[in-house]
Amino acid sequence: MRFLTSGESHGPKLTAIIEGFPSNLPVDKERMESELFKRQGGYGRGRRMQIEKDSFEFGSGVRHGKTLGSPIMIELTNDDFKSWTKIMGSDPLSPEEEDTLKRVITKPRPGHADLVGGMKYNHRDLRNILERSSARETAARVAVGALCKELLHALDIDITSRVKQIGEVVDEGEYSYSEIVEKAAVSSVRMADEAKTKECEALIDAAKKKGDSIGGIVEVIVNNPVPGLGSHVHYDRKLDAKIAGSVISINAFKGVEFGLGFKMASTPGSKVHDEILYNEAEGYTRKSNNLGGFEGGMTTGMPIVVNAVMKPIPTLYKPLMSVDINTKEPFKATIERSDACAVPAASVVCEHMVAIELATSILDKFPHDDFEELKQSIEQYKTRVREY
Ligand code: EPS
Repeated sequence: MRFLTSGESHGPKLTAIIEGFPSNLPVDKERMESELFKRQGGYGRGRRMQIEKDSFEFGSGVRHGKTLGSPIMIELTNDDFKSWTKIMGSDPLSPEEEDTLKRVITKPRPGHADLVGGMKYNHRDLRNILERSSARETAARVAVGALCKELLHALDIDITSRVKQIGEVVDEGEYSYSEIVEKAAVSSVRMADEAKTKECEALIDAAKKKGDSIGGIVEVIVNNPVPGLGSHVHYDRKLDAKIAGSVISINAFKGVEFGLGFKMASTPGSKVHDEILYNEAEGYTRKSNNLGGFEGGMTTGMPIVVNAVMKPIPTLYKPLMSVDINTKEPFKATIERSDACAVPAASVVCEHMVAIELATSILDKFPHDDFEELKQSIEQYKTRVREY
């Protein structure tokens, strides 16, 4: 399975094309759209999300609620484009319009793609970079991930996410999978602890007031993954490595851990590695899950636990110093409308990137022209490894 997205933040639309999905997979469009609505939410989002309503249309590949096996096209309209038709339109502007309408950006924001992208692609208007590097594109990725979640759902694999930290507020509670699902859904910041949710809101309000932004840590958990996805035999077949790469590809993500993660540095091997157990009903299991569901780049069958850190958004209402690319004089960076904190939304994006990697690894391993063929093949394999 492979996919591409296209689209600029204030352009007409976002598009995704997904190729290599099995035929005859039922897809619930409403359930997919509920994932997109989750990404739009979260305390700390700016005004843009009040303008957009991220519903989507299938342009191809789905008929009467089931996949055809042909490429699937998903299209999301940017409602805000109505206010940007001239600035972001594909037609050339007249010389007068160039002067009055273009809103040229020449003061790159530290931490954003503006400056390096401008140098590399040789643009004098940094909007030509920031429009594509904007996190708006993650809406298309969540749509692809939501399709992958339809596949995982049909295979009884569950995936969820939550926010563990915003700024200095850390949720240190221990929760079961179902508690995370329930509690994150009703928290304005997708955090399981109610009291900490309020602390996060106050922190975000304070940051907003100061014209600042804050980052945080998100967690993704996959329940009931098929064991043996990925492979130990080559670096580019290790599934944990692929997940790490996909997570870091999310705008503003800077670090990723599995299971105990960086705490492993200060924990002896006897307390890190997960002892092996066996029972007839489940087959091989582990006494603990410190390795977060991976050994040798392959899923063990234990839950996959991924933590990742998002830096504070670089667009600041109280901007840092920069340089004007025309005059080369020091200037405050451009102020663009932005979010004070997008960690809750980013947790949803992270969940969907993990779903994409997981679905891809399943489709890599098993025959999948037709969904029933895929399902039967996985069942046979699971029986074999249970009895191994
Ligand atoms: C973003 C800036 C804001 C965010 C945007 C990402 O958009 P705008 O510049 O239109 O106010 O809301 O996020 C989205 C549009 C989205 O869908 O997540 C940025 O600079 O990256």
